[in-house]
Amino acid sequence: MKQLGIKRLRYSMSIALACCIAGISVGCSEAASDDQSSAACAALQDLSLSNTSPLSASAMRFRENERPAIDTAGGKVDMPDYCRVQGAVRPQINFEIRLPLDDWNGKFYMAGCGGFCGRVMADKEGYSNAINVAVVRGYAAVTTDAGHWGTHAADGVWAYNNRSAELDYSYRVIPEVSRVAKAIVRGFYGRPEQYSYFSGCSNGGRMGAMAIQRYPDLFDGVLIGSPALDWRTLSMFSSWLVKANTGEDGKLMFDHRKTALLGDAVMAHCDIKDGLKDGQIDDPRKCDFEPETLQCPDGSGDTDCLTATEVDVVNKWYGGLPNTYGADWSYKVPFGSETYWPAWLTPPPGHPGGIYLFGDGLHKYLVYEKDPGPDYSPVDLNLDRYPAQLDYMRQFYRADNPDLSSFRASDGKVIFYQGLADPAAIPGATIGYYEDVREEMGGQAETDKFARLFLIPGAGHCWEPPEVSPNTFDPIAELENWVEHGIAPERIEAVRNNPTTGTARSRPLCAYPAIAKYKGEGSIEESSSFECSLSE
Ligand SMILES: [Ca+2]
Repeated sequence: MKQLGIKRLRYSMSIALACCIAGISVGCSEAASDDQSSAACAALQDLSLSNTSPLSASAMRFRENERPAIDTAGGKVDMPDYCRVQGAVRPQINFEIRLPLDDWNGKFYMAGCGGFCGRVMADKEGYSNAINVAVVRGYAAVTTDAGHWGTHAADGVWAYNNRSAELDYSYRVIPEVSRVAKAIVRGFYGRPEQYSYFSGCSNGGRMGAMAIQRYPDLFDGVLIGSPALDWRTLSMFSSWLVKANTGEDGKLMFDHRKTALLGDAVMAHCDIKDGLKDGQIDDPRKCDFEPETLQCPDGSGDTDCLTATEVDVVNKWYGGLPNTYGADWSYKVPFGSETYWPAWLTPPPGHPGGIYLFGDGLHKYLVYEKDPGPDYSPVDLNLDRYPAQLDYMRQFYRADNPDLSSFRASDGKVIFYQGLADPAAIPGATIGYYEDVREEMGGQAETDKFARLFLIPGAGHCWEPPEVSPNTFDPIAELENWVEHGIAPERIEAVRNNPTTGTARSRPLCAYPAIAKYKGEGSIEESSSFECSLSE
């Protein structure tokens, strides 16, 4: 890397000299600087890295009227010029790293990938795979496909009896991509990063959890959103959900047509249970809605009531995977998540529904030691006895070890966040894991020193629309403050944005187990009317 630095200096000097000779002054030093950094970027192709296929590298410079504006928690921010490097860690973990050409903040950021990964999505709006949100903050940032290609994030065909790819996806992607990416950072800037961060949601959250459990020295700060901590139990859960709603004819018994009816009834019954009638269910665990209250009195199938069959389906969903199946009781669909069901549980015609898609992929290609393949279905899993055949692959995928002592010893900080209306990576599992960590690590006060959980009332899976409650916030800034300045997050400001009127509501997110409590005066649309409180 030293050689690279010298080469850049010489190049810069020769340009500057040429400018002086030509008698040019205005803009000359800027042009020299641009040429210098572009050359340094292209030179990364010559970087020698072990177990890595040749890199491609080129400077991305935008004309001012073509510069992309990136959505961030603080509004739209212009994308800076950057050096784009693409490559693959052998055998086939593709990655893309972006290095700001100017004004590098001296830090490194790695993004996890959602679902079964399978594509490098540096710019995918709203996905935690995206790294443009970090590059606009000055980060050198990398994202990855986790070692395989897929047509979409729920396509699991790649994993069909493919242990090498499964292990890359499980955990190897984390140390390998960060190793290579950090070497590229040193190669380009001539010095290592000052701080390293990881951020991911869903399976990306699982990767974050894997990082702090297996690779505690790689990152100073880690953001873990709605983590899919345990694919084995999630596969059992998906089987339970799919079975509950699959009729003898193979069709869905409860579908999108009555989802809003149910959701409205749940909200009407449970909104006030948190003490404030505000269109938010702040704690779904307090909701005691009984679907029977919506049952059609005459046994009809009218659109404004539920049939006995439909009541049975949603009771199974809310009731969750019975603990007699060897899984955690907390795997249940939360009350208040109905608004997100069309994307996951009750898809409209022509849409497969996330639970059905992921359940299908998991069972056919990921969770068995010997994959049963395309003819298998989640409804084939016998949940009446403990499915021990799912245990073998679990040892690779699972990221639910509560012993974080190595991460704590390396002075790492981790922020978990979780939507309380997430019907996919359900809140009970995340809360359960955090409580396990708390118990393992010496209680709340000790855990607060390095690991905090923020629950987001009314929020669905990761950044899933629609917004029904304030769920837009800036966890990266909170983590930076904690890691770099020792300021632990107690209260994170969140907003719900209205596209036409701007901020529609602001609320604090509170470090678990504190909750946002209305002070009793002031607008309930304003965060300042709320305090984080440990009392009910
Ligand atoms: Ca409420």
